[in-house]
Amino acid sequence: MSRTISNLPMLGAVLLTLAAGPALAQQGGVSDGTLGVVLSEWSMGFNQTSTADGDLRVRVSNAGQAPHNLTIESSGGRHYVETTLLPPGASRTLEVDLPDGTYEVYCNVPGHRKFGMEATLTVGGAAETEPESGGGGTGGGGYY
Ligand SMILES: [Cu+2]
Repeated sequence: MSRTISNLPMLGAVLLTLAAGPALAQQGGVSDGTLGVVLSEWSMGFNQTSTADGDLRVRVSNAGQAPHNLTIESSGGRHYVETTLLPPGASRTLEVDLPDGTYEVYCNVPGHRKFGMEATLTVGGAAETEPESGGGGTGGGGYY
């Protein structure tokens, strides 16, 4: 006896979700004030990675197959966003108001950040310029 096993109905939806991420990138600001973040193994997809205005609605969704989290941390180490674990397929919308600056965005499940679930988000007037490698223009900073 043989029978066809067709238990892949979820696959199409996952691929569609992933494709929607990078395609929208590289414009001046966040459309409608919404920052979209898609979590998966092992990456974070954004509709934007920079915005002139840090008053944002963040819509995060987990397109992966493991639970993930969204953490947005300032260069000073403050956590502006730290969600609970999102199960696969879950999404959540948050309101944040980020001061100008550069933020590390990552999943805080142990090991996931190292696997590639991290990115940089830039807020404020410097959003349209490419970050220079290594240069130290903005004084001060670091940890206290
Ligand atoms: Cu994760």
